[in-house]
Amino acid sequence: MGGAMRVVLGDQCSRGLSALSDLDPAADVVLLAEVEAECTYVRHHKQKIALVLSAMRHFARALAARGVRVEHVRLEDGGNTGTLAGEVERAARRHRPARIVCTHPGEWRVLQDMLGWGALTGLPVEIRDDDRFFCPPDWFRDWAREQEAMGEGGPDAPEQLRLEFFYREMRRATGILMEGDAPAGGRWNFDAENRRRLPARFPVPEPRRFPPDAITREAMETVERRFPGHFGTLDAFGWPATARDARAALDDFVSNRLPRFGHYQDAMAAGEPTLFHGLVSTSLNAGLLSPRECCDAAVEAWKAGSAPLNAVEGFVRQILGWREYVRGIYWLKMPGYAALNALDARRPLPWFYWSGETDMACLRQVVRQTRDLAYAHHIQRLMVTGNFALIAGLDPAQVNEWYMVVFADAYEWVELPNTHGLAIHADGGITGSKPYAASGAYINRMSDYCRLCPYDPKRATGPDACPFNLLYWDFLARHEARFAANPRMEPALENMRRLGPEKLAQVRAQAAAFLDGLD
Ligand code: FAD
Ligand code: DLZ
Ligand code: SF4
Repeated sequence: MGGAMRVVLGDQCSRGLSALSDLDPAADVVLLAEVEAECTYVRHHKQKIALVLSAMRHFARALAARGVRVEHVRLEDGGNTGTLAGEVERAARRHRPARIVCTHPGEWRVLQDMLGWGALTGLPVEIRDDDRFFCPPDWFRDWAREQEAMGEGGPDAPEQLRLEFFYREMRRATGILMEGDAPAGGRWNFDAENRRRLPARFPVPEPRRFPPDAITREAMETVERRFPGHFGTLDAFGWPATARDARAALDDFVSNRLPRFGHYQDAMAAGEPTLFHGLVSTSLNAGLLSPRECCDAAVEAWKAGSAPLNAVEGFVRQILGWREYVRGIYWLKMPGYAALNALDARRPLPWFYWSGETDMACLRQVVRQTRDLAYAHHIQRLMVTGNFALIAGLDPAQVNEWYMVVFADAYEWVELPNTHGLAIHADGGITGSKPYAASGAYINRMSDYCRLCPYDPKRATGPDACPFNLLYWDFLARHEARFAANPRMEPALENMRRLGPEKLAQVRAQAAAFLDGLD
C-alpha cells in the first residue's frame, strides 16, 4: 500500500494525537488493537477495561466516519494474537505499509515492546513525542539535573518545595494563572486555605455520570465474559467514554463542584465517595480530555467570578503541577524505580484490601467504594490505603500491583511515583522528602469515619486502640535511626519519645500482635 500504518493505543484516543497529525486518509491506515495482554498484565478493575475498550471502539468509529481507513481488531476477533506486537505484525502483513508511526506510550513496559516492532516487521518505526502533556520528559530531565546541581531537594528541603519549584516553572512556561511575571492573586499557593473538614450534613452535589450507550454496554459484556474474576463490579459504571462526554463531565465539575474543590480538597466523609473532586483522571489518562482544556476551564470560571482562586489554583496545581511532576519522575527513574524498597518493607498485602472485610471503618469505606466505583479520591488513596501500607510495612510490589488493579485511572506512569513515592516512601525520598505517615488523629480530623468504627482514634493501647495509632508509633520506632537524619521528621520523633519507653514498648507489643493477626 505504501502509506503509513499509524498505531493508536487504548489510552491514546485523542483527536490531536501526534501519530495522527499528518495522516493521509488516501494512503494510510490506523491500527487500534484490543489485546488480551493489555487487559491482563495486571488484573485491572472491570470498569477500567470496559472504559478503555469502549473509548477505543468510539474512537475507531469516529475516525472511520471522517473517511479514515481504520483497522480495528476486536478482542474476540478470530486470529487475534493477544499482544500488541502480534497485532502490529499481523496488520503490517495485511496492509504492507511503508512505515509505522506511533506516539510514545505511557508505560516503560510498552516502550520496550514498541522498540522491537521495527525488527519484527522489517519496517521503519517512528515514535513521536506524546505532546498531550505540558512538560516534555527531556525538559524535566534537564530541570531535575539543574536542581540536583544546585543541591535542591536535599534531606532538609520541604518536599512541597521540590514540587513547588517545578510547578512555578510550569506556571511561568504556560502563562496559566499568571499576571505578567507574578502569580495571579499574588501567591503561588493557597494550600493553607484548602484543608477544611466537611461540616455535618453539608450538601454535596452528585457528579454527572454517563449511562452506558450500546457500544459501552457491549464492551461491558465482553469484560464480564472474558474477565469475570477481575476485581470490582460494573453495576455503577458511569465514566465518559468519548471526548464529548468527557468535556460534559468537566463542565459539570466546573459548574457544580469546583467552587468548593479548594476548601474540601483534603476532606473525607462517609457515604460521600467523590465530594468536590473533578473525576477527570480517567478521561485525561485515556486521552479524552487534555490537561490544557481542564486548566483553561477552571481559569475561565475564576475569571467569570464563579469559582474562587483558592479552588482554581488548587485544581490547576494538581494537573499542571503534580500530574506533570510524577510523569517526569517516572521517565527519569525507570526502570529501576519500580524495584525500589527503601524501607525494606516485606509484609504481604492483607486480604481486606481486596475484600473490604475489616472492622477498620476508614479502610472498609475506601476499599468498598473502590470496588464499586473504581475510584477513590486523592486523600483516601494517600492517607487511608496508602498510609496503612506505609506504616504496616507492606511489600511495595504488592501495594503497587493493588493500586494498578483497583482504579479506572491507573497507568503505571502516574500510579507508580504516587505509590512508591508519595504513599509508601519506597523510593526513599525521590518524590517527597518525608513519608506521609499519620496516626488515627489525622483521619479523625479530616473525616467522620471514626464515628462508625469500633476503634478509638484517641487511644494507642488497650483493646479499642486505633490500629493506625499502634502502627504509626511502631513505624517511627522501627525507622528511628533512618528518620533521625531527616529534620522534617524531628517533630514526629519527638512526639514518639514523649510516650516514654514503657508506653512505647507496650504500643509496639500491641502493634506486633496486630500485625501477626493480619498475616
Ligand atoms: P482531582 O482531585 O479532581 O484532581 C484533578 C486532577 O489532578 C486529577 O484528575 C489528576 O489528573 C491530577 N492529579 C491530582 N493529584 C495528582 C497526583 N498526585 N498525581 C498525578 N496527578 C494528580 N492518579 C491517576 O491518574 N492514576 C493513578 O493510577 C493514580 N494512583 C495514585 C496512587 C496513590 C497512592 C495516590 C496517593 C494518588 C494516585 N493518583 C493517581 C493521584 C490522584 O489520587 C488521582 O489523580 C485523583 O484522585 C483522581 O481523581 P480526580 O480526577 O477526581 O482528581
Ligand atoms: C489499559 C489498556 C487495556 C485494558 N487494553 C488495551 C488494549 O486492548 N489495547 C491497547 O492498545 N491498549 C490497551 N490499554 C492501554 C495500554 O495498556 C496503555 O497504552 C499502556 O498501559 C501504556 O500507557
Ligand atoms: Fe480508621 Fe482508626 Fe478511625 Fe477506625 S478509629 S476509622 S481504624 S482511623
